[in-house]
Amino acid sequence: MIRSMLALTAAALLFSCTKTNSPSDATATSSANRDAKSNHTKVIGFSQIGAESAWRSAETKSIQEEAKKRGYDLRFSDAQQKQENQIKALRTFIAQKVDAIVLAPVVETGWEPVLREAKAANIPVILVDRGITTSDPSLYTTLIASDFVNEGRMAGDWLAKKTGGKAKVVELQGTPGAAPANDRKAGFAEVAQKNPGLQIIKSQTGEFTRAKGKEVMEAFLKSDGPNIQAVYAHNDDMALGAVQAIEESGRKPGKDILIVSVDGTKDAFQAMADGKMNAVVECNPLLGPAVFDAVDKISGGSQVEKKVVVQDKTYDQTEAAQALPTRQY
Ligand code: GYE
Repeated sequence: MIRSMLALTAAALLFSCTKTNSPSDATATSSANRDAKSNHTKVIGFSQIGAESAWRSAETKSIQEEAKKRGYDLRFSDAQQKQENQIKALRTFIAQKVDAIVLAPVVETGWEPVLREAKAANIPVILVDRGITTSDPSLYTTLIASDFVNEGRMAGDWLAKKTGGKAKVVELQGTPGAAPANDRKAGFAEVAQKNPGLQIIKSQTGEFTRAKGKEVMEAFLKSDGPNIQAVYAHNDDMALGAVQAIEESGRKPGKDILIVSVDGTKDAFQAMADGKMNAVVECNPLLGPAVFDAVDKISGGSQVEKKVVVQDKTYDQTEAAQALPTRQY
C-alpha cells in the first residue's frame, strides 16, 4: 500500500514537471533554450513531417498522448513537409541534449550527416513510420513501421482478385521520394507484372493529400476518362479526393470505377460502407505505445529490435461497415 502510494506520488511529481509542446517549431518552444537534461524528466525530440493526412494527425496524437501518459517531456516539431526543416529540428534537439530523438523522415535519402551528429552526441534515434536509405544502419537504433511493399502487394492482390486480373488502373502516388510512395508503388507493380491484364495507364503524385488527389484525378478523368476502371491510391486522403472528382464527373466511385487505397482511416471506412470505395489496406498509425516501449527500453539500457514491423490487414466493404463503429482514427 505505502509502496504504491509512493509510486503514485513519484508519478505525479514526474507528471507535474513534464510538458508536451503544441505543434510548433522546436526552436520556438518555450523550453527551447533550456538545457534538456537540467530537469529530471526525460526529454524526447519528435520531428514530424507535417499534417498532410488523417493518418499522420492520428500518429501525432498517439505519440503525444503516450508521451504524456508515461511522463516524458516531448518537444514537437512540425516540418511542413520539408526535409530541411526536419534537419534543422534535429540539430536543435542535439543542441538541447535531448535524451532521444523520434524521427518520421519525409524522404528516404539525405539523412546521414545529421544522423552522424546525433550519433556523435550519443543520442539514440528512433525512426518511426518511414524508413531511410543508408549504408550505415548504426545511425539509428530502431525502425517502427509497416512493410509498405507488402501493402502495395495486398492492394494489388485485392484488385487482381476482384477484376480477374484485368483492369485499367490509374495510380495516385504519395510524396515523391517517401518510403511509402516508393514501396507501395513497387509492391503493386509486382502484382501487375504477374497479371498482364492489370495495366497502370497513368501514375502521378497526389502528395498524400485530399486536395492534390482530387486535382490529379480530375486531370486523369479529362485525359483518360472512359478507359479508367480502377484507382490505386497510396493513401486514403488521395482516394477520398478521387471519390469527389469521380462524382463531379458524373460517374459513380466504387461502382463505375473501383477504388483501393492504403491507411484505413474512419473517413475511408465510411466511404466503403457507403459503397464509394472498395478496399483499404490498413496501416496502423497508433504508434505511440510502440515508440515509448522502445524509448523505455533504450533508457533502461536493454536491447531493442532493429525493426519492429507493424501488421496490416485488408478490409473490403462488408468488413468496413462492421468495423466502422469501433474505428479509432
Ligand atoms: O500512409 C500517409 C502519410 O508514412 C505510413 O504517410 C505513412 C504515410 C501514410 O501521410 O497517409
